[in-house]
Amino acid sequence: MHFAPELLDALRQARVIAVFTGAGVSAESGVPTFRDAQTGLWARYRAEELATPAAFRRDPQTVWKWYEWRRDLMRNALPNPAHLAIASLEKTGAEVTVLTQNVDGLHRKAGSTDVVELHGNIWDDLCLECRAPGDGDAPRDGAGLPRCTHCGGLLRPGVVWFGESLPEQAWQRAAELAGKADVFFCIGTSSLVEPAASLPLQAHDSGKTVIQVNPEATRHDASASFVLRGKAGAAMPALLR
Ligand code: BJW
Ligand code: ZN
Repeated sequence: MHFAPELLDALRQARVIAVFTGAGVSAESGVPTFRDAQTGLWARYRAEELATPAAFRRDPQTVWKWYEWRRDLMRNALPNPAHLAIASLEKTGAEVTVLTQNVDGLHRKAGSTDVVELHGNIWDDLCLECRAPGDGDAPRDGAGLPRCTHCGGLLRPGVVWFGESLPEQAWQRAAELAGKADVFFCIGTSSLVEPAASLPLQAHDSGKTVIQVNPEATRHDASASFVLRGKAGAAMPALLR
């Protein structure tokens, strides 16, 4: 793979690097993405029909089954060469922050030390009513659903659903880095889900070097400083070699 000298220079000179990631970064770890050809058991559902508070209130069994299925996949998933290359960026001495939309925890497994989870974490449970954290051993009701030990409300996964705000601190850090990072990577995201999808545009508008990595075209290609059209697991190790 050949890279423009300007790209390698920008990377070498960067003191602050932000790495914004989406489901495509975990695809090569066997974690299915949301909007590519959906396969398997959940092919007939779209994220927009499951990852909402209304869907959960209407049919908590189905939504929980979807999360249990994904937890099973993620539990055994291993970081791939993209996660590892991103973690290795820290060895350059730059200040590196990973801003991820993923809930699978694979960036931390790969060794990244500063990971901001914009859409939460699939392993945390919290109460739908009082938002108290649930413990792994929560009591189950007659339908087999986990319940809050404080108020009896339904427990839900600690992720961010459509219509919900992003965790405030996480969002603040992301917005701050979009204006501060010398190099802003945007890797493996369809960039359709706001407000996260606008971060690369904010970085571009602040005059930062935006590097887009995706096998498909996205709406950020036009504004990106560099577009690497390929899989993250190939492009990132090649770039950082
Ligand atoms: C590879 C690859 C390889 C494949 N290598 N790449 C402004 C305009 C319009 C709408 C809105 C707006 N502002 C807000 C909204 C509403 C909504 C929204 O954005 N809707 C859009 C669908 C239009 N946003 C929200 O509701 C957000 N909250 C919010 O705005 O709060 C304020 C508010 C409050 C109240 C009312 C109104 C506003 C919250 C969004 C939460 C998203 N949650 C999910 C689920 C998380 C939990 C879970 O995991 O179950 O987050 S949805 C899902 O999409 C998940 C992902 O993080 C997110 C993004 O998906 P991602 O990562 O981009 O994956 P894909 O599958 O889409 O793309 C994969 C990409 O990888 C592709 O490009 C492939 O090509 C690529 N790829 N192999 C590299 N090997
Ligand atoms: Zn509760």
